Amino acid sequence: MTSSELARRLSTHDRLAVARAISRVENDREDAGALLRELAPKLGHAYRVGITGPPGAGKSTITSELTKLLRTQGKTVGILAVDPTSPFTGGALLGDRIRMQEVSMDPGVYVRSMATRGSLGGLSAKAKDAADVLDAAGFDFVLFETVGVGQSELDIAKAADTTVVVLVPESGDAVQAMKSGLMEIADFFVVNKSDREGSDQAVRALTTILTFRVTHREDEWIPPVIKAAASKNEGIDRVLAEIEKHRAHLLKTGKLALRRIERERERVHELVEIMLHTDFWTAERSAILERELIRISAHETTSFDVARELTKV
Ligand SMILES: Nc1nc2c(ncn2[C@@H]2O[C@H](COP(=O)(O)OP(=O)(O)OP(=O)(O)O)[C@@H](O)[C@H]2O)c(=O)[nH]1
Ligand SMILES: [Mg+2]
Repeated sequence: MTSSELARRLSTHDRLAVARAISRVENDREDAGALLRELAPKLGHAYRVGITGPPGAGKSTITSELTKLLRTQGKTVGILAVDPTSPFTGGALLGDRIRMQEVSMDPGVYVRSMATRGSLGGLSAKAKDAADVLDAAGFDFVLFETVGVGQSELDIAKAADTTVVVLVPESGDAVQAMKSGLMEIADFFVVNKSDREGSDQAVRALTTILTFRVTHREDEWIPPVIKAAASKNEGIDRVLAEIEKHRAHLLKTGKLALRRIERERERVHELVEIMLHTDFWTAERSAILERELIRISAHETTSFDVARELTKV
């Protein structure tokens, strides 16, 4: 099927077309380019939410409960799980799997997991392409679930309109969040598993840390901290309320458009880097390197000069 045929068929009701389109952007950069060109005029409808946090914090549970809540409001939801240990891909308890399956059986929901392992980099770029496919298909919401460790995952979470960081009450999580860069990308925090001890202290600790960052500008958004117990379906309405509040704030201040421009800037940077890396080592350049390596060992030239020469070819 050509890119324009696929683009024409793409809709929330045509799962096969959605699946094919995502496979296409996953598998081949040139095909992805052609398809995304066709999809460009259809972009901008979906609201993108990143759900990230440490392993096991409850991201998948929140994602599926939030999806159910959005469905009761008639919204369609596309879910991208970029997470090797996700219940979408296995390794989950039976109850969690059932929860996921319930959601993915719904015709108004499309669930796709994207593998971190075995991918030769560029996963974050592919996840953004896949989000564009879901957006162009007409989904009202696109939810990204990524585990909040590693730069690539943070890049994906950052590529959302609203980024939710999920933590658990156990002490040290706030400190961990600061170290791993989660603090910087959070639009709000969810202290999940609040059925366990220490959730109020965790909320207080986080709130205290956040107040140090306040700059008292009028249009400043101060990330709220809310509690939830996702597996008991408690607090999910608050999660959605915060998403809507943040969305309203972005719209009112004009920041949504700016944020989307910044997202595209990062995307171009990321793609240029990928293109430079994968396209650089042509047969000709590889042959030059092999030849010059012998000269480097013979002390006739230096790695610096070889690199200079290669980038001029
Ligand atoms: N006690 C309690 N357990 C919860 C809560 N929310 C989720 N869990 C459980 O915590 C475990 C992990 O939940 P997931 O939703 O899979 O967490 P995750 O963050 O997606 O995990 P990874 O994708 O593996 O990083 C599961 O067994 C859930 O049932 C909660 O509010 N309270
Ligand atoms: Mg998960």
